[in-house]
Amino acid sequence: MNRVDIIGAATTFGQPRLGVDLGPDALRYANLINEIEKLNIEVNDKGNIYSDIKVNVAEHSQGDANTLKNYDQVMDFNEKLAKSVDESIQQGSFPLIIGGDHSLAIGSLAGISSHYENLGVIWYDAHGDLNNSDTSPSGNIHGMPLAISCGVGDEKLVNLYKDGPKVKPENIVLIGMRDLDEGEKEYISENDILTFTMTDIKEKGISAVMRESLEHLQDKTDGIHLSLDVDALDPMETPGTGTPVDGGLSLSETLSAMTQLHDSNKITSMDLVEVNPLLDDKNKTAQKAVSIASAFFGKKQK
Ligand code: EXY
Ligand code: MN
Ligand code: MN
Ligand code: MN
Repeated sequence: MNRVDIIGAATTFGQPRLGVDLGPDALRYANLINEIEKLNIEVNDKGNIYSDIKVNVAEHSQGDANTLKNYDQVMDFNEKLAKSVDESIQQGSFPLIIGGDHSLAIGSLAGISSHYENLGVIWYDAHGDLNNSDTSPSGNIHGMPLAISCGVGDEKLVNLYKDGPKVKPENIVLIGMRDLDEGEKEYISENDILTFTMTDIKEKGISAVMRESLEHLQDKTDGIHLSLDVDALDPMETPGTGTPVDGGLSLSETLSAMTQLHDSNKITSMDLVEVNPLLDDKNKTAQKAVSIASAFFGKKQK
């Protein structure tokens, strides 16, 4: 790829823990841009996208489990994000969307999908993010973006930026799963979504999982989006995130997974999400996330 556009997606609206909207700048402070430039890749930092709808932090994420919390902000924010991502691809750049909570994937997938007939998605996460307002235990939209992108859930969110589903379930691979809700498990089995739980990963090894994931996608898709949630890694590695789940991937597994994806040359866009510096220890999580990004863009583990 010749140029990477960094798009800061400063959103906290998909979940209740304040600080994840500071994630893009935490990643910049962890030297994200320079680490990618060291790989002889041109980087264009497009700055941060914010919602115009100001929210009083005390009112943030109000409501019960079957409301879609901060709905107006999520809509407004992701319309803006989709437009920026779409423009980046039109200009021939590789979009690296840095978050911000995972609800940003509603906008990133909406902006990306109009450039592909059959977009594949690798969802690297402890969670499926496949809930809707009936199945969600929280009403937090960061637990819903993949369902919404498959056309399941609130109609306005499903039709955000352009009408209809952005991704087909058969073109999705879930990696790192260890905290799925009942409704998500049902959706996964009804739609036969290729899923690698942490148990699968321990049994098969990460390189076999990445190989099988690429084999599953590469012949039937014309682009693959990697949506990497730092909570896929074990909280010992990435404590600075809003929904940590024990028993996660190690950094070394993730670095080798990124090298395999880089060498495949099949990944056409990437989200890097859920870094929350207010929950972190000396920006350690952002630094780990930057090492993940540089492995993805070609830095080899010596
Ligand atoms: N499944 C739970 C929910 O829907 O509330 C937790 C979701 C966490 C989502 C984070 C972004 O990965
Ligand atoms: Mn997620
Ligand atoms: Mn997650
Ligand atoms: Mn390369």
